[in-house]
Amino acid sequence: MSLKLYSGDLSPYSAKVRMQIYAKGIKDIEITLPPGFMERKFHETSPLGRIPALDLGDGDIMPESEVICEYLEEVYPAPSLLGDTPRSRAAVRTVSRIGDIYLMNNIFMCLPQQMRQTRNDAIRDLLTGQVTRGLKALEYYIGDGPYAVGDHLTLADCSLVPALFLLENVYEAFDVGQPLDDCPKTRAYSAAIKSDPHAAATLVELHRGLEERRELMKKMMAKQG
Ligand SMILES: N[C@@H](CCC(=O)N[C@@H](CS)C(=O)NCC(=O)O)C(=O)O
Repeated sequence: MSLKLYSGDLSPYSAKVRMQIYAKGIKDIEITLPPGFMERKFHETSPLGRIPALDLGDGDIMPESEVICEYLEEVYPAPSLLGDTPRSRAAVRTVSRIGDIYLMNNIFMCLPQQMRQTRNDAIRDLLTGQVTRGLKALEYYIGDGPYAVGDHLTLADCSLVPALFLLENVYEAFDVGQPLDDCPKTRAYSAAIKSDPHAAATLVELHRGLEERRELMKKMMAKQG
């Protein structure tokens, strides 16, 4: 079976799966840009038209980062990035879902509100309010050690690293302050997890994607005069 992960450097959901692949030491999955993504034609290959997507090599394409992560845990069980007991697996999944649904998703939906000229304050306030609420919950669930849950890297870290990247690198543009300032445990976690080699490799790619994106925006602005 030859697997291909359709992914992009700056895509936080793709980053979550890439970090899992690095942490599990999986070498036989090709990581590549999706066909037709830039031309907005990827939906012709995968109906949701979003990345990440896992090309299973038999004509089937699996969407949704959480689904792909769980699938890879089953297909490549060792090392496990879930816990060893039902309770610890539930704890990992809880934190992973906070990173995905309550942080990443709301920040991602809010990205167009970075543009002051076209911003809708009500949308911005609704979405950033949900992020603050999600962070408060995360502050309760997150562990005190270098990892989000337990004493080793799990899928919870794979979701949180890209979510916190967005908070630390793009959130400022929403002009609502930095909600992490009120979350000392999560702030300490974010500093500590950067020393993990798999998190660090994922962050290099996210920063590279952000730089490329900023360069592209600059060129587009210059063209428009
Ligand atoms: N819930 C999805 C979200 C995936 C998603 O929104 N991906 C973005 C890039 S980070 C995308 O492909 N956007 C393209 C589009 O919206 O057309 C997941 O967890 O995989």
